[in-house]
Amino acid sequence: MTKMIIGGAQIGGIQKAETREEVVARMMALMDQAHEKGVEFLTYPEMTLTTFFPRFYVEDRAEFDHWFETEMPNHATAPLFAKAKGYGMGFSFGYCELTPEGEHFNTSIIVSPEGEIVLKYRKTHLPGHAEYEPERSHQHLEKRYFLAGDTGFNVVRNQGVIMGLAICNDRRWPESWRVMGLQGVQLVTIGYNTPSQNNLSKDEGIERRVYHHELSVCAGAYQNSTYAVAVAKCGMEDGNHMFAGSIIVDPDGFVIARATGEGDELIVAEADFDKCAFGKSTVFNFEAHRRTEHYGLIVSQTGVKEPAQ
Ligand code: CDV
Repeated sequence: MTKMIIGGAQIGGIQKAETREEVVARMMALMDQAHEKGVEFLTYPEMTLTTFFPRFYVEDRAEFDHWFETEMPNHATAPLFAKAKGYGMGFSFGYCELTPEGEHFNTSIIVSPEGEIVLKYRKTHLPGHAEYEPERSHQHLEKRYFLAGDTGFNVVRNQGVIMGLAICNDRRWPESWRVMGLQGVQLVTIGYNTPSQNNLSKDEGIERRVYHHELSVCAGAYQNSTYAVAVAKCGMEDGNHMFAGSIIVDPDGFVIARATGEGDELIVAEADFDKCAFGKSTVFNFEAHRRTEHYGLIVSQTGVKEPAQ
């Protein structure tokens, strides 16, 4: 029987001027709270260490290299790794990665209670655009500053649980979940930075956006019989609002913990990973019910091809 107390460390807005050290101090304060509550695995958001800079356009991309980490752990994050190890706590968090080859990725990692990075994931589904687009109410330039991830959706057995990573927009894509589901995933950890307003539609404000977020995470968890922790960086950031709504979801697709505010906040739930087995062996017994002979289009085609008139 594998039971574990799991947590989500929601982080309120991080302003441009905030240093990595200041952010890590906030992360550690939440880790202290988590330890007091018995949390054994803690999830932090996407791009936890910096403001969500893809809202800003810069002509020369290299001017934004200072938002990226060239090593992990590094000087700023080492105290976080040390604290987690002292507590015997595993954790995941997102940051911007600049490789020795000069490649830029939106990355997330799982760190074991021994302080080792046991899984690295680079964001697959980059939303937004690569050039400045004046018709948008705000810019979302992830395609300008990041390469599409090259890792794919791998999982790792950590603390006796099969864990996988997804980053923000990935949560809206059933493909992300199913690839991890096919590897028996029991806990999907997701960080996100989601603006409260669709930048191309006045009609899509915070209520719809939070609804779509929950719909995606609950459906992904249910359809793959896995726990999921989805954690926001949220509130006002450099004058832009991002919604909160951090949640922990069980393998039946129900929300079992939910953030109430828009600032730094811990959410906690007990996960009984044996509960993943029921769905995985009945309705979503993939071996028994999947029909891969009919799924070819999913991997052979990206866009829609409508039938002729
Ligand atoms: N950081 C993100 O990936 N944000 C997207 C927004 C742009 C829709 C998201 O899916 O939440």
